[in-house]
Amino acid sequence: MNKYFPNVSKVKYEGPKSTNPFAFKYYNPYEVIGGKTMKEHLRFSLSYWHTLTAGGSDPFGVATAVRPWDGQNDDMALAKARMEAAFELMDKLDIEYFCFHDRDIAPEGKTLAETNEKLDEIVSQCKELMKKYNKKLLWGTANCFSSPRYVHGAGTTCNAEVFAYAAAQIKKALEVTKELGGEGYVFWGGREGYETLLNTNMELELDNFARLLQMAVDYAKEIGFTGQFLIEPKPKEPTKHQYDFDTATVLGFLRKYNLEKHFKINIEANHATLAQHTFQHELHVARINNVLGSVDANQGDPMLGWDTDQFPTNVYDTTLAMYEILKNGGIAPGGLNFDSKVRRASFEAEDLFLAYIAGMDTFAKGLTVAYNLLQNGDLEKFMEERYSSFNEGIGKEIVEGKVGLKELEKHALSNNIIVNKSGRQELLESIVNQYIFEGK
Ligand code: XLS
Ligand code: CA
Ligand code: CA
Repeated sequence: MNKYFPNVSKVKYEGPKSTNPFAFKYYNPYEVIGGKTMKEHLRFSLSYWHTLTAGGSDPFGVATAVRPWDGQNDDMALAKARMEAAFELMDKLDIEYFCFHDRDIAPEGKTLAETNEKLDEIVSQCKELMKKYNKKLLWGTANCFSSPRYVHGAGTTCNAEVFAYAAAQIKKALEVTKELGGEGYVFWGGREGYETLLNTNMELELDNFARLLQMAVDYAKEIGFTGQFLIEPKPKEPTKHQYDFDTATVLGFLRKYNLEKHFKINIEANHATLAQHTFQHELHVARINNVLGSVDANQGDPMLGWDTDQFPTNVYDTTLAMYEILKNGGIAPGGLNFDSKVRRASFEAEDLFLAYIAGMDTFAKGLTVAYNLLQNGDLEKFMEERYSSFNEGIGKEIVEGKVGLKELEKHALSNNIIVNKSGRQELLESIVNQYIFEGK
């Protein structure tokens, strides 16, 4: 298809010396690294909302984006044009996956029944295009936050009618995700949080949210949806306090309600930093708890306190992210979904390509650096040595649970000389830099 972006042809890998803005410099999809192609490692995905529906409006101004699918006669014609454009983009960028909310791909009708019909119509168009272009759905989700009906939340609303509506919407979104062969289904707690405890029954809200998730688990089983369920943490925005604050909070919630075996975590870089964590921290916490499910690839702006959803261009961050992902044994059946949007001033359609190329190249470079770091084991060896006191003697006995406070007191009383070693943070940081700069 060459309908919406006639000036851009298929984006190819041309290597780091290329000056062609419409070429990959580091992302070489078929280059093999450690037995897998880059494409298999990275499992890139296009986010429908930021790429096809976002217009760049902000609290101070209207949309600025000029899109080749603008100017359709009605909302269904617009939805269909966007769907075609999405596949042209994925085809030209060689992106295998995409993600959407139900309301990104099809508009709401006057009733829920009408809305579902509209969704079905677009889903059948989507299914055909997926077959034609050999593209896959990474995950689907329901937008239970934009409509005014969700003013008090969806699963955590004070209004049971709204809870029921959200449940109906999620049921349909699950059916659609299954229909399209989705590999996952995400719950991001849109307005699941609170503004003030003066009017909030937090206990009931959390119990209800768990009830909704359990209903989704049960329904998935009933219809034979076997994709991975994911929860995406975020600490704030749109509500002051989001219940799914960060990975650790979500883990506590899942364990309290016996839901932990059904869910993994979808980590978004910008949500990590909003929670005052690094991207790597969130990936690490998820990995060591066996719940690293998928990634929303973007970056925030350290100067701003909100969710800027920028395309990732920071190689240091992508290196450490890929380090965690490689240590996790990969990200499949999840992927790297560019939950990223072009800046308001980057309003031309071609900016979409340039932004994806920047993000894909940055992750590809991060992958190669992280792979080399892991292969050579500089950080691993240092870590091994740093904790070696737990491999023998009293340390081994602590780890094996053979000693208690009394035995440790006896040991401490007989051992008056304690020797610590430097943590060598600056050395380790410069080693990482060396790998980034020189490839090592
Ligand atoms: C918003 C979230 C959202 C989820 C999907 O901040 O990132 O886009 O990824 O509902
Ligand atoms: Ca996200
Ligand atoms: Ca975000």
